[in-house]
Amino acid sequence: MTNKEIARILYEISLYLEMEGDPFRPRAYEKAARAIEAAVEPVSEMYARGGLKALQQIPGVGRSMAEKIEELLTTGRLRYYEELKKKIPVDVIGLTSIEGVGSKMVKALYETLGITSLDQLEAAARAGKIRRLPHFGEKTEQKILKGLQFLKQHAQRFLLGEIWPLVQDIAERLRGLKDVQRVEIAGSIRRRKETVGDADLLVISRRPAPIMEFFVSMPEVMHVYSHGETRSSVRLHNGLDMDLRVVPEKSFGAALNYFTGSKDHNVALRRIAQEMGLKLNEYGLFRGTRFIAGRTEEEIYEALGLSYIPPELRENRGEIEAAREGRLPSLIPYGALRGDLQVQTNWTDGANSIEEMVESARAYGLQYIAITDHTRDLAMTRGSDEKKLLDQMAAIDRLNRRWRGFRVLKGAEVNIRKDGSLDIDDAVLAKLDVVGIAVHTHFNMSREEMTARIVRAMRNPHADILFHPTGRVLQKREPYDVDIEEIIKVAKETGTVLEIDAFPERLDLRDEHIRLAVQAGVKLVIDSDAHNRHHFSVLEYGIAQARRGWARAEDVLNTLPCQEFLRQLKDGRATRRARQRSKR
Ligand code: DGT
Ligand code: CA
Ligand code: CA
Ligand code: ZN
Repeated sequence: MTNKEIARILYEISLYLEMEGDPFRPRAYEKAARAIEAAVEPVSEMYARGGLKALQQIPGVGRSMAEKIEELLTTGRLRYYEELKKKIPVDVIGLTSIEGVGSKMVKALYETLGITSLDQLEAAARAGKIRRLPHFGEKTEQKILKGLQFLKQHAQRFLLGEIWPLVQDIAERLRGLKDVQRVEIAGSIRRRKETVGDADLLVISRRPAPIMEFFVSMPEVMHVYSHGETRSSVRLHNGLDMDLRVVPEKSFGAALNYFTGSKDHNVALRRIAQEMGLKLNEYGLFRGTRFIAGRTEEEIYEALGLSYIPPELRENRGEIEAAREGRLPSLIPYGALRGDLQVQTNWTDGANSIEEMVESARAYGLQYIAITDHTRDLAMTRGSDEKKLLDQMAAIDRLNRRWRGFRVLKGAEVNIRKDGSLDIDDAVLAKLDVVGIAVHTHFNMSREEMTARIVRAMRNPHADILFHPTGRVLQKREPYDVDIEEIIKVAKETGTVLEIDAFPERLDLRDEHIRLAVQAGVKLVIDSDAHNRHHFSVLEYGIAQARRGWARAEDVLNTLPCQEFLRQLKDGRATRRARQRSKR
């Protein structure tokens, strides 16, 4: 049984316990589920190594939880879980994945209408049955229908970060085969789109048959749609579809360009070719029947009178015009970050200590991190109050004497209250190196109110960085209603830095928002939002998003060395203080 499967069952138990109104145990199961999901070592191996004792090393796993995991590992079943499931046999994870539907509501829907699945829920909502239930009403019914629609729109796509490691791994395995000259991942994955429909792989080989054979027989393959000489297509166990095409070496650049897309970019390129009296397709660029270019992408762009366009920009949003006029930006390179400004630790809801986070950050090649635990109002994370923050600052001072060439910055992820005030006193904020501010409560405000709330917080002289500028959770929660253009305008005025949260399901700022910010001259940071020591690896997805937003290294402050970075933040504070004084 995989960690993911175990975590899912524990998570389901937490939802069942919540239905029963149990006050504490749901959180305990949820916490254990999270820890198991994040664990790198398979739980089955931990158990084989050290039995129940080893299981109890997992954060949040006590004796009785360990015994349940043991039962799962040894028998493949869990009686406790089955009993809960028998009482209310519903798809509780599926149903609660709809925004606004909680476990209590699932219970009521089951007991009154016998709803057990998403399909049944949809049918009932469409038939107007939900509005007639006590405590539900028409508004709830509408909200459920909206949530269902949202789920459907996103259901067939995968988060880039969710499938990236697996797709890279498969490409690597193909590269290791005999007679394979080259393997590239094309499509939306190469463009690093935040969500991906399917994976498109290209191979050069003179003997494709054994490669196709290998591809359709990989252990991850659940279903083979087609198995041909030059193209095969499969579905993997995780639901991702994958195409593999073998293309001639001479046409590789043309094929890579075609299958990288986007479709709109391709259409625009083809039109340019036509205007030049040429023809562009996946085999090459031709004048009549004469092959002009196609071995590499570079020679195709050159022949079309364009500078080379990085895949992340290929969305036909002005990149072709910019390439023609030689004004494409020089994008922030992968690996360019020296610091990370949003890191949580076990002082609040993170899994690891400050020291462990530092060790890990160093291993990822960073030179500084800001510790930004949650603050007071997020009581469920044991958010810091002023006293706890001051204690943590003292602890950081002690730790900083330990390392050379690495600096821990004192920070916090301060809550923006409903009225736009912050939940930590200014006097303590003034002592922090990095003050991130974020909305974590009261998401359902009107656009005007939400924008005014955030703007007010941004005007606090101590507020350096706006964390989570939109609050979205991809495929789960819409962004809160906020006027992002107004936020960008105010950020320019106040010198507030906007955060690109690199977590694959967050990426709060969409590519288009980033582009607007860059155009406005607003500075950005790319943060991991790490909650455990493995999370620094997500920074790369943040860089990808920044590149899709046309950002250069100079637009992203944490490409700077620590001292220079801090100087820029201090300049921002000085600007805000001056503005505040002049207003009085
Ligand atoms: P996805 O899979 O939905 O995340 O997005 P893509 O961009 O990977 O799209 P996909 O897998 O349907 O096709 C891969 C590439 O093939 C696409 O980016 C561009 C090219 N392509 C597909 N269909 C067409 C088409 O009808 N016309 C042109 N010009 N190119 C196409
Ligand atoms: Ca694709
Ligand atoms: Ca495809
Ligand atoms: Zn957190």
